[in-house]
Parts: sequence; structure tokens; C-alpha cells
Amino acid sequence: MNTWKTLITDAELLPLDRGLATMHDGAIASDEHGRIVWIGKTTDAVAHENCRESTRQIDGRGRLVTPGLIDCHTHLVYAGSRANEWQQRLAGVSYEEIARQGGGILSTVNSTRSAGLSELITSAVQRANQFLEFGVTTVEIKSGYGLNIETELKMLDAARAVEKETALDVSLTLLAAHAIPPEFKDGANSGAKQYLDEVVFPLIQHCQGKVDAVDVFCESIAFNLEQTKLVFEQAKTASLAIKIHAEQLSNLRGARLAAEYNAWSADHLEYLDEDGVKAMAQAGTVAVLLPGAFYFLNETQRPPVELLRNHGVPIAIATDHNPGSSPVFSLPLTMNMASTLFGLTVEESILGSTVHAARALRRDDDIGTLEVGKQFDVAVWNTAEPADLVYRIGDNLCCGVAKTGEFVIETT
Ligand code: DI6
Ligand code: FE
Repeated sequence: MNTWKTLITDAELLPLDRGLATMHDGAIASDEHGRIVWIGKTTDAVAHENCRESTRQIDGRGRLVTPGLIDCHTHLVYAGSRANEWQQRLAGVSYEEIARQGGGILSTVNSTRSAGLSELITSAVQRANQFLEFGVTTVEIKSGYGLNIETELKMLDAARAVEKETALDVSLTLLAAHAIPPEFKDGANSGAKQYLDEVVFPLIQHCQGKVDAVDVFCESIAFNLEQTKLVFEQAKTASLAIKIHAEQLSNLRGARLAAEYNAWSADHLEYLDEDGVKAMAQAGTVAVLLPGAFYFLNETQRPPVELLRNHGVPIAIATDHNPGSSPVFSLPLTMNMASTLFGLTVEESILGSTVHAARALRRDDDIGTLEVGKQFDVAVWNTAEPADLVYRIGDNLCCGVAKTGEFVIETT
């Protein structure tokens, strides 16, 4: 048998394959491919024949060691700031009103179209590294601030660069159906159909095999149900997975439609009804809750958490990081919001940003728990108590991160 490459000893291991049960005095080893090869007690690890001089041994000093966190919904690539618009909202103007006046998403579209690729990469890499400092090892990134072929592709290139230039794994989503750009606005049916035909559909076909999924913002200020269905049909012909922004500001029944297309996830869901919940349960569509947007937009309608639980829909939590509705950098803070604002238990918030987030990206064979065979993606926390990950507001307890067996943030 091979020598172990990295070995963490004396950890309070939280593997998350059995709820919040921890293993005291735990140890975990990686092989040279960055996979977990052994989990057990520290005394057994140090006596093991594979533990040799070449093994890099890290003393966990009794601290919590968890799977790296997974942020399964972000808009991490963009240019510009929307602080002004936020100040308008503080003065009483609504998010929808700002969007209708040509601000909102379209203001970020203007900045992102003008930005060069290297500028987009620099800012996205900076943000991604901040996510990493909070224990995140995998992040989903969406396009959607280009809304023309050239800029959507530029955004996807920037997201790919994040994977190359940081330690994070990136899951790529094409969200060309995020808004209708101004150059199509005057057309019939508010220009949506023409925009889909001329920009979104060609992009979907072009992205076959080059992105992981296709997403749609199904909402009164974006695409209606019928248009959303057309996008799903295109995604299907390109063999691309589907996800949706649904039921955030109103109930258009987008989640139910997405479930009919076996969507990986339906996200936001504040206005989701029981019919939609049932459809998601049947399809195995993950509910991705985004409390950062709920908080920042001062929403009052909470997602139907009790119905999701009763019907056994897996619940994931993500930051929805974006400049307009959720400029949040910390997934642990988002977990606190999920528990405080949506009533999720500590266990639900932790599983929501690991196990179920992995499922939302259909990466659950590889990441999300500490189990032999999975990637050695771990976060070390300055506490032995799982509840602290959710309880402390704005603190950063993360004091070490390893990605595929290599420490990218050294434990201190
Ligand atoms: N829902 C969101 O929360 C983001 N996009 C979406 O469809 C917000 C995007 C923005 O306001 O820039
Ligand atoms: Fe979003």
C-alpha cells in the first residue's frame, strides 16, 4: 500500500455522513491523488503501516475538521458596484421598481460589458479567495451579466480562470436568460422571444459540453413560464442540466416546471406552493435557499421550509453572491441567516452547505462528506463544537483549508 500524503490527527472529525455525529481524536489521510484513503482514530493512524516519514502530518489540536463548504449558487463574476442603488432602496424604492427603470441587473450588465477579461478575472479571483478563507472549497458561478454572446462567453472564461487561479473547484452555469437586455426591449412581447432566439439559444448550443448547467430567472421582471420552458427545451437538446431562479418575488410555478425537466435545483423559492414542493420531491430537485438575498432585499415572505421537510426535499443553502441582491462573502454568515431568518436547525444549515449543496451540483459522489474515496477537501475550524459554525455572526472560525489533499490555507 502507498504512503499517505497528508494526515490530520487529533481532530474532532465531522464527516457529515451521519448527521452531526463527530469522531473525537479522529484522523483522516489522503493519498497522492488527493482522495480520502483512511478515516479513524489517531492512535490507529500513527501506528498504521502507511504512515511513514514522507507523510505530512498536521496536528488538529482537538479542533473541528469538516468537509470543505460548497456554495452552490453565486454570481461571482461581474464588474461595478450597486451601492448607489442600495441607497435608493434604503430611501424606499423597490428592487422591482429599480429593475423596471433600467437599473438593477442591467446596470451590472453595462459595467460587465465594458470590463476587460483580465479586470473581470482579477475581481472574481479576489472574491473567490475570500470565500476560500471562510472554508469554501467548491463554488458554482453563473454568467448572466453579459446578455450578449460575446460578454456571456467572457464571463464564462473569467469563471474558468477562477478555477485555474485559485484552489476552488468551479461548477459553471450559463444564465444568459437572466434579463432582457435594452437592445431587445422594444420588440414584440417585450423582446424576450427575439432575445432568446438570437442570443440565448445559440449560446446554449455553443455551450454544449462546456458548462455544467443552464439556469433561467423565471420572474415577472425577467422570463415568464412559457419562455422558461423554451429555454429548458434548448438545454435538453444540448444535453445540459437545468436549474432555475424561481418563486423569489412571486409564484409563477417555475419550480414545478423545472422539476418536470428533472432540474438539479430550484433556487430562492420564497413563494413556492405545496404543488411545487411535491413536484420537486418527486424529481429529486434540490431546494436551494438564499437567505442573503431575502435579508438584503428586506423580504418578508419566507420559503416553505416545513413543507420542504415534510415532503423530504433536500435543502441546500447558498450565498447568491451578487452586487444587487446579495453582496455577501461569507457562507457561514449565510448559514446563520438560514437558521435565524428561515428557522433551519443547525444540522440543516450545516448539511445545506455541504451534503445537499454537493447534491445540488450533482457532485455528491465526490464532495460534501468526509468518506473514503471522496476528495480530501477539508476545512479546519477554531472550535470543537459544530453549532459554532452557524451560531457566531460574522466571525471567521476557519483556520485551515485543504484542497485535494494540499493545505491551501495553513492551519495556524
Ligand atoms: N436573482 C438574484 O438574486 C440575482 N439574480 C436573480 O435572478 C440578483 C441579480 C442582481 O440583482 O444583480
Ligand atoms: Fe441568483
